[in-house]
Amino acid sequence: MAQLILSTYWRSSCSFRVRIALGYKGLAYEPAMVNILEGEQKTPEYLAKNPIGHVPTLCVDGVPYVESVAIMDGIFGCDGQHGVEWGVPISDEARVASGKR
Ligand SMILES: N[C@@H](CCC(=O)N[C@@H](CS)C(=O)NCC(=O)O)C(=O)O
Repeated sequence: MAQLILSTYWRSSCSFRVRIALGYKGLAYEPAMVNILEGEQKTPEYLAKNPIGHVPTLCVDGVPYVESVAIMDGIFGCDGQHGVEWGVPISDEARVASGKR
């Protein structure tokens, strides 16, 4: 099973929809709280994961994915019963939307 770490903030609607999608698919994840009111989304450490400086970011086995809609595309494209095989099912459209090649 892939390790999923979601950089999130409780008042972020973009993060919330990704949390809903993860819950819908029954995927366990570790939340990594980013306090956007304190500017934690603009630290060099966070910008290395998400150069836009926004939440959410979903790291799948250490690989960061950004943009909530693209992340949800990846979540709904994966097999929730047998674990995330993220690299395979993520669609070309999601890769483009999230800046992945
Ligand atoms: N298009 C992005 C928008 C992300 C976004 O705007 N996130 C907000 C919270 S909902 C944020 O991180 N704001 C912090 C900032 O603007 O510095 C997505 O859907 O993921």
